[in-house]
This record gives sequence, C-alpha cells and structure tokens, in this order.
Amino acid sequence: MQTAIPATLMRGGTSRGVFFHASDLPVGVDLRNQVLLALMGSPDLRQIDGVGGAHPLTSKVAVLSPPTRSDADIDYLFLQVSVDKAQVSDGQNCGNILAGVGPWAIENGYVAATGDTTAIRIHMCNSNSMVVATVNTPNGVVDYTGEARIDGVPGTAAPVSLEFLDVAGATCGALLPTGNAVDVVDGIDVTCIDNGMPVVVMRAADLGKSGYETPAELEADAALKERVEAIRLAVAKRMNLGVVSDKTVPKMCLIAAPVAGGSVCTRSFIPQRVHDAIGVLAAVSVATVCLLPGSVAAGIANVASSATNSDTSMSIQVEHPSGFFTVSLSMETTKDTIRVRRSALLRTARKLFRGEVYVPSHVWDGENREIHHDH
Ligand code: NQM
Repeated sequence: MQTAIPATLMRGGTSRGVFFHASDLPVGVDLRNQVLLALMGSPDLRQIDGVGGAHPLTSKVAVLSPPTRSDADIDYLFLQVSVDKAQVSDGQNCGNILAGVGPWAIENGYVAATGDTTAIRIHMCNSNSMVVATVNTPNGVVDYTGEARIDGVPGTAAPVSLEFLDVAGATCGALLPTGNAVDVVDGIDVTCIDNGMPVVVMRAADLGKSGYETPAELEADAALKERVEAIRLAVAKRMNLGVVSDKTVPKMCLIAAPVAGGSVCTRSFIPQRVHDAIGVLAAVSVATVCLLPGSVAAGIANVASSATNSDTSMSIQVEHPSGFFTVSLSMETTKDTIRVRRSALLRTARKLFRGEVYVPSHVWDGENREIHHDH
C-alpha cells in the first residue's frame, strides 16, 4: 500500500522542487522528514526510487501554508533534502525555489490576481524575512510564458521579480556576522556576509585557483574541497552558525576578476557540490561584498568607485559558470555603518507537473494531517 500526497513540481529559477500544502504533510517534523526523504528517493546518489533529481539543486521542497504574519499573504518554508544522506534541513533560504511561490500562491487561492501583474508578500519562514514577488497575471491568470531569460535555464519565460525587504543578517544576526570586513582563517582572507544567505567569500587565487575552472574541475579537486570545508567548519562558529558539519550553510564562494564584462566572477560551493550557476540569495550576498569597502573583493570586483559614497544604488553583474546574475542593490554606507536598503532581482519559474507523489504506507499511512484550510 502507498500514501498519495498532492504535490506540484515547479522550476524556480535555476532549481527545481516539489511544492506542498503544509496541511497535506504529517504534522511532526521527524515524520515529515521521513516522508520527504522517501518521496525524493534519499539517501541514494541517483535518487532512483523517488522524484529527486540526484543533485542538491533538484532535491528541494517548498512547504506552503496560511500566513503567520499579518504583513504576509503566505508562509514559505524551504527544505533542502540531501541526496546522499538521510537529512532534511531548514537551515537556509532558497531564493530560486522562492520564484515559484508567487505563481503557486495565486493558483492555490492565497492571493487574488489583481491586474496584469500581482504582488505577493511572502514570509520566508527559514529566516523570518519578507519578500515581495511580482507575477504576470494577464486576465487574472498566471502566465508562465514570456520573454525573460535567466542564465542557466534554456529559453525564455515570464519574469518573476523578487524584492527582499529585510534579509540582511537574517540568519547570522548581522550583515557582517564576525563584525569584520575581512577575517583570516587557515591563512586565507575571507569576507563573511549574510545578506539573505550566509556566504564565505574568498579570492580563488589565494587557494591556488584561477576562479574560472568549471564546476566539474573544482569538484574533482579533492585537496581543494578538503581545504574549503576546513575553512567552512572553522569560520562558521564566528558567524554564529555553530557546528555546521551537517548544515548546508555557510556557502563558500571563490571570486576572481570578471572575464565577461560583469562585476565579479564566482564559483560557489553549496557547500560540497559546486553550483552550476549561483544561488539567488548567495548572489545577493556576494554582490553586497563587492560594495563593501575593505572586503576580499577590493581590487577584484569591477564596481563604480561611488560604492564608498554614503548612498549607493547599483546593478551588480555576478558572473557564474553558466552566465550572469544581475542583482540590484541599494546600500547606505557611513564611516561606521553599512545598511542594505533594498535587494532585488529577476527570476523566472514554471509549473511542470501537478498530481500526487507516493510514499510507501509503512513510511506514512496518511494519518495525522492538519485540518485542511479553506484556500
Ligand atoms: O542562495 C542553492 C539555489 C540555491 C540557493 C544553494 C538559492 C539562494 O540555487 O537563494 O537559490 O545554495 O543551496 O537554489
């Protein structure tokens, strides 16, 4: 016997995930995690007995529920399901999967389409932060087709604009969690940042790399991976993240001078596999480092020198292995303080499949669901 669970498979930005009504999943976290592991097919490198895509970027889950904040339309909890370990983590946000939340919220009755575009106020439960997503809704219906192009996804689709209202320091407690623009860990200069994603930014050259390697080349370099992981484990405590051996944050990002006319070139460890592009909030965080006086990006990133003036509003082009990621940032910098006023960007999303996923009933017999909300 198997238990059927209503689900929607969505591409959000350069990731793919399964979207659920919280009320369709078990209430207890342990059982919920067992169910998610079973339906994704984890732990198994190929996730052959589940619907996961055998990579962290395609082994993602969004759990959606009525808002618990009065300023939100919907609650969004992101869960990273490990591919090769029996682990489900709520320790990070995901800005790519987030791109699918607005369309899903409209189609599932959380928000009424108001005109050609509809704004949805999303509460990101992982970090208790707010984001406004704007979705194309001509004739009151979500339109997934359009002319927007994002690198890492073939073709074009409708744009989903994302404006982050308060993500700076949301996970680590401060935009600069260590209080410094640069720290030295294991002999390497690092800039630790949290503008929506805790990221440790390092110069690729300091690790003996050009920063222009392919993800496969970096993943094949066992000594590099070991060094990067050692730095991650060591610096996480200074970032208020505690012991992170089983966590997916902080992410580790190697930077180098731009090579394709952008602001900075990146290669991101998320944190063991190397990203084919870059995460959304990771890109926001790295872009912030580019505007930070005295960071590891100084002398590498190509940004206008006005970045050190008191009010900086600009577009940062983050180069990654499959193209560019454009982040719009507004920062206020004084001698003693740095404040992020606004972080915004464009993604696309697409509904791929809607139906039921199945888990063996010995994993979950379908009991203990919450009462279904009228959405
Ligand atoms: O940084 C991958 C992704 C992400 C996260 C990861 C993301 C973000 O590309 O907001 O989008 O870093 O694990 O989906």
